[in-house]
Formats: sequence, C-alpha cells, structure tokens
Amino acid sequence: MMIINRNILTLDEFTIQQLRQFPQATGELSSLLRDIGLASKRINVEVNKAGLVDILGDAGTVNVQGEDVKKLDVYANNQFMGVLKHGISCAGIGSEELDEVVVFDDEVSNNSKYVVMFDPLDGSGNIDVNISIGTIFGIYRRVSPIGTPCTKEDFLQPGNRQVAAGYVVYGSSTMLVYATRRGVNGFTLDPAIGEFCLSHPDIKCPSSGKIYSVNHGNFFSYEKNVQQYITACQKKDKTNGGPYTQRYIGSMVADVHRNLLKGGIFMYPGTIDKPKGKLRLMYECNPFAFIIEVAGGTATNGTQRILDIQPTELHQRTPMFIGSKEMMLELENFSKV
Ligand code: P6P
Repeated sequence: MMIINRNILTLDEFTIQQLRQFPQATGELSSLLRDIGLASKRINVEVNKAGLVDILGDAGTVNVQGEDVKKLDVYANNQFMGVLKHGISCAGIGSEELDEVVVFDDEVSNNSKYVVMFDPLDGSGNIDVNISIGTIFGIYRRVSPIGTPCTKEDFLQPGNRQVAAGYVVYGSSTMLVYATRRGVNGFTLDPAIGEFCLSHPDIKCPSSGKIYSVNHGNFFSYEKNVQQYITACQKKDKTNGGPYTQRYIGSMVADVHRNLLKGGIFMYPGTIDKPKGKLRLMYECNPFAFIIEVAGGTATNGTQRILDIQPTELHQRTPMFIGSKEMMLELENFSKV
C-alpha cells in the first residue's frame, strides 16, 4: 500500500481536506484561498528582491528587461486583482490601492458568490529598511443576486459577515494565516517546493500576555483612559502580573501576528487631531478582528466590537484595540472609570 506522507500538508491539501468534510461545499472558498496563496508567492519573490531596487530600477523607471518597474504595493495589488479576476470564485474586489471597488463583470465572475477586500502590501514604507510587511484580506459572501455584477453593497458589510479572513507576513519566513469560523491555521512557505505548508495548526491567542504595542510618540494625544492603561502597563511589577514589554515595529501585520502567537495587545487609538485613528476598517481591522476572535481574543474601537461596525465608506478609518482577552478586559476597565 502506498504510504502517503501526511506530515506536512500544503495549503492546497489542507483546503481540499476541509472541503472533503463538507460534501455540500462547492469548493469556491478553497479555490479562492489557493488563488490568494499563488499571488502571495509571486509578491514574496519581489518583496525579497526589494533591497536590490537600485539595481532593478526604482518605481516609474524601466528595468533592464525593459519592463516598467512598479511600486511594490501597486505590483502586489495587480497580482491579487489578476488571480482573483481570472479565478472562478470572486465577483469583484475592494483594495487599499484603489478608490473604488472593481466589479469584474464577466459571466464566470458574476456567477461567483464571494467578494474580497484586501490591503495588498500594508506597511510598504518599511520595505527599504527591511522590516516585515504584509498582505491583509477579508472574504465576504455577496448580498447581490448571483448571476449579476456585484455592487458596492456587497463590500459595505460589517466584519461579522466575513466568511474567512487572513494575512500574509513577509518576514524572516513568509507565512499565510487564515481563519474560517472553524479555526485559524498558519502556513509557512517552503521555498524548496514553492508551497505554503501547515506549520501552525489551530492557532489560539493566549488569554493574556505581557506585550503591549502602541506608538508612544502619540501618547499625549491619546484619550485619558488610554494614557492610563499604557501607564499601567509600564508600572506592572511582580505583585501585579510582572512587567510588560513594549514591542512596536510600525507594521501592523507583523505586530499583530506576534501578539496573536505570543499573547499581547496592539493599539492604534484615535488622537486629538485624528479621532478615527489611522487604520482602515474594511481591509486592515475587520480581517484581523475576525481572526483574533476565532483564535479567542477580542477587538474593539474602544467602545464597540470592530466586527459590529456598520461601514458607510470603503476606506473609512477606525481606532483599533486588539489582542488577548484578559488584556483587552484590563483596558476596558480603565474606560469604565
Ligand atoms: P504609525 C503602516 O503604515 C501602518 O498602516 C500599519 O501597518 C502600522 O501599524 C501603522 O501604519 C503604523 O503607524 O503612525 O505608528 O507609524
């Protein structure tokens, strides 16, 4: 009998295994995740070369192969748009890079039941200093009739309507993490075979932690309760849970990924001049809020569950507090003061 090495499942094998457990499933979601994995692998190649941009030519120039050199986030956007448009599972996309949604409006796409929101390359400003960056995506079942072009209403759904969400972190290794309501699973890219392989099955966010992530430079612009919580994190000693440590690298995907695995809290609060903060609801906060809740954590805007926010605009911003359940409760206690 042939022994099949089932030790290391690839992303494709994993999604197909999940599919086998739901005979009634159409396989569209599995196909969508495979498309996203393919685009991520192509982006990974370019991100890893980013340090050579002087040799390869800067955005807006023509490289030695005579190709137009695009900014990496434009390249990433085009990769995702391309695989999703030519796949069989997506009716249209919304992107951080594009002012308006893109309705694919062809027969196959119009008969697809999903739409995808994504930030193709979040933190791309960190590329030239070699700090990890990432892709963030959220998948929604469309609300408009199958067989017709998707509409903007398909995209302006609250995050609690997501079917799946995930991110790719281009770091010391390249990892794709995605969640459905059944669980959160992480896949590390094995360059030897060019496949994402299951490395972090069934990820759970530790209920507490000792890492707090925030931009201290804005401290005096934060609301009083946020300042009080941050100060309390700094005053922790052995009598009240031991000292916390501050970790913030200015790349949300990397910061939240670390806290998801190790436990911790990530905050991007509103400030006096930007009360809605900086992060985007639809393709930065909603996907991570979905992932963290499936993993056992919580995510709010300071007063409301992120996933319950009813969006009104594609690119609207929201304050974001996300992480280990007990640390989020600590923060909430301050806001009740
Ligand atoms: P600040 C990157 O530009 C980003 O959108 C997130 O990835 C990151 O968490 C945040 O901005 C950092 O913003 O204002 O602290 O530099």
